[in-house]
Amino acid sequence: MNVTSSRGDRGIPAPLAWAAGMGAVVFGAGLGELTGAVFAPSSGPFAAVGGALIDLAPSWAKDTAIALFGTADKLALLVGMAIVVLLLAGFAGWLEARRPPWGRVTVVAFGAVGAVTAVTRADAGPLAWLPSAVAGVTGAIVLWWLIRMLRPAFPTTSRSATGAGAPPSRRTFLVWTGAAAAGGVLAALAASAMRTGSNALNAIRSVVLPSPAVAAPAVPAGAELGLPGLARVVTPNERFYRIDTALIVPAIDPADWSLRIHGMVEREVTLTWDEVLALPLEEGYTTLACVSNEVGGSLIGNALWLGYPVRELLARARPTSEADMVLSRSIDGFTASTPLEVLTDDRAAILAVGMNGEPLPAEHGFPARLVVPGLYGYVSATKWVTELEVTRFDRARAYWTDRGWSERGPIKLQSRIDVPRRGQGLKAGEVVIAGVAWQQHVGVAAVEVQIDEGPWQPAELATAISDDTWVQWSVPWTADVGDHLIRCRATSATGEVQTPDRARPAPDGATGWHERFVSVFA
Ligand SMILES: Nc1nc2c(c(=O)[nH]1)N[C@H]1C(S)=C(S)[C@@H](COP(=O)(O)O)O[C@H]1N2
Ligand SMILES: [Mo]
Repeated sequence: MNVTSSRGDRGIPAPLAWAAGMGAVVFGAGLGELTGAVFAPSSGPFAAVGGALIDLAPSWAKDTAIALFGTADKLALLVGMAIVVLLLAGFAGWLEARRPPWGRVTVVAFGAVGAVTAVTRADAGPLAWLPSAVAGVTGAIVLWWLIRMLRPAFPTTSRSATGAGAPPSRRTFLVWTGAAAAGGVLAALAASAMRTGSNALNAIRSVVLPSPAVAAPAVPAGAELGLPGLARVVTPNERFYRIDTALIVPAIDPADWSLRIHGMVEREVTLTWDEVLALPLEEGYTTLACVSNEVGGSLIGNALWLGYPVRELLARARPTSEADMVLSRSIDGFTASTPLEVLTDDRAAILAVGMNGEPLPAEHGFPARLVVPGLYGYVSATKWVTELEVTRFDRARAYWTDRGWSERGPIKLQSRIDVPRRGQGLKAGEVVIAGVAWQQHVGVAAVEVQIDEGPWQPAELATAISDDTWVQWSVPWTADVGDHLIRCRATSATGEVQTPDRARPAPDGATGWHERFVSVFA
């Protein structure tokens, strides 16, 4: 061994260098997440970079993610990010072994990218840069230290005793690398535990909502057919679909929350949480649907919402006559553009604080969100809402409008077959075909079913809760042995028949008939 070998040592095996990089970066990232949990809850390195990736992603990527992973799209993103980070970390380790200090520099540079990204996020606090900076700097230091251990000149082996070449104990190196990785994982777990135990989330658990000034009429007796496999007419909170761009669910302490109504108004209005709860709140059922829902898809749910009419809130602020849109904004920067006329007509468009008799769950917008009957969620249902900006469609654009989706999103007439279930083997004889149909704020007048290209036959509609909700339907069928194709289509209360023309969700909602193949056995 000569002197130059302590720099740019070609003797360090690549796998060890990769391991050093990964161990160091896992340690740094974990410590960064922990720093985030303590000092800047929404700005952990993964949340900041992942959030930016979500915002930067083209809309085809979002479609693909939802198509592939459904409501697990965020988990998929995090797993994907973890894989990329590990590969880059391994590469940085390799670089540090071959070309010091470029491995360390790479790790610091990634930290810097994270820090800059975090600062530019909508919900960035003053310390948003800190978690990623901690991650980058500690990752680099640990990397330098681990790689140094692999070099012959590592001081724990006495220089005088150098047998030529043999690096100081690889075992020591592996133990420390493993310890670094384990420490990083523990720090990340601690960070996640702190998030779930945070003040804001505790506040959610302790919120007690007032009882409604205007209660919803009871669900009609005939609204729930109660068939196994058929979506329940009221979706329990834990089964309600979740779609949003928030990688980390915003944790908002209601004491810090307020709603600001501003823009083209005569009088700017701000409401605190206590002020909202003191209002005469109204309760009603509305079925929420996502524009990304494919024909037959499950991104739809019906709940009992408690809240205050947006119409009344706007009346306090008095929109000017030129205004035609309300841009609602979430604490995380998401925006939705809702036509002013929809928010001021007589429908139950509300600032919601309760869902199915409980405070809004964190994933569904605690402390407050919008719910607007008749519009897809992306143009109306802003969760974690903090601002209503009264404006015009030709002056402002919403989150998804900027990504190629339609600026207006009335919900399209649709129907879905729930039973027989997909892939369910059927016994020949009497069976029931059943599903749901919807066109919120218009209403469904009829559903028909077609078997094997035969004549359309009327299904029996259950009692609808209201025109703002979906309705269950069913039809008896004497199934004979063989393969069959079942289709359904709805007719709206205004006489529109659901179109067979297939359209993808983008840019303003899927169309076409839902169909299901079933095999009937003897
Ligand atoms: N803050 C915020 N609100 C949001 C979104 C979002 O990404 N961020 N997504 C919207 C979309 S696309 C839909 S379909 C509904 C879904 O509401 P849910 O998750 O409560 O079912 O929320 C809407 N509100
Ligand atoms: Mo959506």
